[in-house]
Amino acid sequence: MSINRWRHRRQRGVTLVEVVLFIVIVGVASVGIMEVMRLTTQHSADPQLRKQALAIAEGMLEEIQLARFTFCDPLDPAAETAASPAACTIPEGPGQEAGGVPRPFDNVNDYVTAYGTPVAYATDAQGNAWAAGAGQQYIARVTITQEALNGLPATESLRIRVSVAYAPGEDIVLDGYRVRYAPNSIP
Ligand SMILES: [Ca+2]
Repeated sequence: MSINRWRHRRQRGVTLVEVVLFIVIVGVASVGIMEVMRLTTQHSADPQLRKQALAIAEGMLEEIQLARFTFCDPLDPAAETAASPAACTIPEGPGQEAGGVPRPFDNVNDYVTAYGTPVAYATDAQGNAWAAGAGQQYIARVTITQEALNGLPATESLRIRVSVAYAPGEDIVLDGYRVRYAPNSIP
């Protein structure tokens, strides 16, 4: 083999088969990368929706836990002295008693119409709707149940559950308790 011919062979470059193989490998690899990018972009808004739903649930739970839990309705003359619901003319129970105030309500149990039955809220305590943008609307579902807690009977302890959906099948669920520690506190 002469020097010239050897040089010619060395500078031949790549064959068509090699080029096609290269294209196929790069193509397959980029499909995988594109798929990862597509998934990332698709779910990039989720953390924000989740955070908003969490803030709404926390706000709603706090509003309810800060409400009073008295034996009598605040309008009852015996509200500040009654030692049990039996001593009230208007005992407190689920739902708004006559002459009740708008939100924030005057008692924890005013937030539901019956224990164990969820009630949907679309606004905060000031009446502002929780908008999620693009025509979406957050709804907070509130369920209150009488539940014994650490030796306290179920009549003196309420479990409050707030559930806020932020995507199909995805909910923020927060639980809290409110016990009757100041049964005669009427400001
Ligand atoms: Ca009530």
